[in-house]
Amino acid sequence: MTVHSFQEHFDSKIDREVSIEPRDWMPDDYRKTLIRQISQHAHSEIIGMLPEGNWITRAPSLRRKAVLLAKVQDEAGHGLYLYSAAETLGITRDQMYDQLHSGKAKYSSIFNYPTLSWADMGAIGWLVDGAAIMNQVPLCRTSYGPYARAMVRVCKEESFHQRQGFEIMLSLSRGTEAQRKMAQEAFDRWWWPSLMMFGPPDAESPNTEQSVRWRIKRFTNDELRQKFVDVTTEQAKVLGLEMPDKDIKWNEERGHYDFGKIDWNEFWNVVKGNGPCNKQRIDARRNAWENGQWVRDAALAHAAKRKARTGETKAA
Ligand code: BYC
Repeated sequence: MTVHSFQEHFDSKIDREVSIEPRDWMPDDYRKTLIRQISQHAHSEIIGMLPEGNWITRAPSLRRKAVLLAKVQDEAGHGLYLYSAAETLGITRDQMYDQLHSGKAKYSSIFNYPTLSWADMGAIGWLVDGAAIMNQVPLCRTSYGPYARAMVRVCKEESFHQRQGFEIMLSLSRGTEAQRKMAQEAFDRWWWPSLMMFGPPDAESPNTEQSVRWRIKRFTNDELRQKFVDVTTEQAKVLGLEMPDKDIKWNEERGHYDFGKIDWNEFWNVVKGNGPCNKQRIDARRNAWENGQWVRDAALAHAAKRKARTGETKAA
């Protein structure tokens, strides 16, 4: 087959919704885009453990602690499925870690904000995992097979995460006046950064058009952001919390909520490394990697000894 016919075969699979698998021919840019998106997604899951990990020792009850611990462990699992999916495209895990630790790779802007109160655990579950589900459910049908399959399990777990966050917010908003205030304050701080998770507006998103054409992305950044605003505004009513956006208003004609202006300067500033916690997050990952060196060395030494021993047995 010529490159031309390989391309035709690939295009026809995309059109027919047949998933692309690791051994299939694919255009270089498709491979590059997937490595970029899947590795950034994996890094986000791993860095995303840090803001919540901050509250495990301070959870208000044994039940809350057990649930939060399980949630943070789930995020580690998501990171690992995603690193494995990216590896099928020809990049190694060491290369991806290196890109993260050197500051070359991006990860979600949302995890560069601090977790200041227990209500932040509720707000993160409700809003951040809620935004993640909105973005990730369509990725269960993304055109690259290993990514789509990883997302099925990730989404099931994210759905539990979102519910646990909403339940924390519900308990706080129905609690004492101080607890209600803490919930509102967390909502106010996490609302705008959650909207930024969906990425820049479509008109300023260099990757969306091509990714939608390749069916990597099923919806654009603005489409998903709007769905999230519509759903979350209704949920805030159930919680009895005030929307942090004074301009939010139902638009009968559009059948959607109109909402206020997002501060894109703040977004780009965080993406470029100048958010409130960027340095702290990367330092934590680098330290974990360096402090874990002895474990990797020990595992390799053990594997080498085992190999030598089984070699001896075979020879005898
Ligand atoms: N933060 O052309 P665009 C989670 C970058 S984990 C930082 O629209 P694309 C969770 C973008 O990478 C949540 N950077 O890009 C975990 C691009 O830069 P490069 C993570 C962002 O890829 C633990 C540039 O801006 N979810 O939920 O078409 C606990 C232009 O953007 C951001 C995923 O990763 C951002 N928010 O669309 C709880 C989902 N937005 O790479 C929860 C999978 C954009 O060209 N990823 N950038 O240098 C996606 O769906 C897409 O990659 C995005 C961006 C919608 C995020």
